Amino acid sequence: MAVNFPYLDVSNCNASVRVAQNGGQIFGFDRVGEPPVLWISPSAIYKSGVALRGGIPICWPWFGPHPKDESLPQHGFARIMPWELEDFYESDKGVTVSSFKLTDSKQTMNMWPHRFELTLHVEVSKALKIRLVTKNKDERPFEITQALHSYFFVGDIGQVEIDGLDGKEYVDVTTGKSHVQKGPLVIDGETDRIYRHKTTCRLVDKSIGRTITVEPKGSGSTVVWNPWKEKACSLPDFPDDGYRNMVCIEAANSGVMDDKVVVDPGQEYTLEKNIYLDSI
Ligand code: TA6
Repeated sequence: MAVNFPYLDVSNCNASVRVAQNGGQIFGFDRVGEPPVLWISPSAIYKSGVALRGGIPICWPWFGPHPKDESLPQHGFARIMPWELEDFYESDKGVTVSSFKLTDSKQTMNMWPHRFELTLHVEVSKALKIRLVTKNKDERPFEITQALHSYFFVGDIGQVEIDGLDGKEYVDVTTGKSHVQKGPLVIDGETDRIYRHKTTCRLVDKSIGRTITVEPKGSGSTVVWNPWKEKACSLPDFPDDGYRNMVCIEAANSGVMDDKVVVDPGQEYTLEKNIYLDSI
């Protein structure tokens, strides 16, 4: 890992988690004696101001390209700004809580003219529980789209399915067309889908005998992404065969199908994602 890349490493009797100052980005969640839960690109760039490929990037205050100005960062600026460690304590045996904060600055105001306070709460035990709290510190309402863009590690993408999306409408970003999911989602090519879905789904990985349950709260969309071979080869911080060992399942307010959030002055909005693991 590069020098001058400050991060917090939290370990307890159950698990460990690593959170970078850059982007407030979780870039490791490991349960004792088990394969990693999150995928981190072996070609990731560990540099302030650069989006780290893998872990759980925070997409905020917009998801995807900026709706009006393509010169602004993809997925917003939160994941490339320096966050501050706000608090850190053991709430119970084997349960450690930490919180990180990002507030508006001249730099953020130049990209997005609103006063805000963004707080990330991370609770690590046998599970990983994440809360992203947006507070409007301005005199007028503002609108956000956002995502907790989790990259999950899988033993082999060919032995994986995602349950819990059956019957849900989704937009296939690669074609712009809408469809309805039939049965479990199997990843067998480039997959970039935004589901109108806000409940639990399960990543069933038969190659390592594990189910990861993703329980969102406050989201209106679930995004599933795997670049597959060709796109992986086009990404400089993504190994050509990296697509075999990852899939993104994101709790989002994606902006698609009207899934946006308006926060009034002085008010807060919370996006949550709880990650649980079971053997199968
Ligand atoms: O996960 C959905 C998505 O918007 C995909 O379209 C793809 O662009 C991915 O995010 C990764 O985005 P990034 O800017 O991190 O390369």
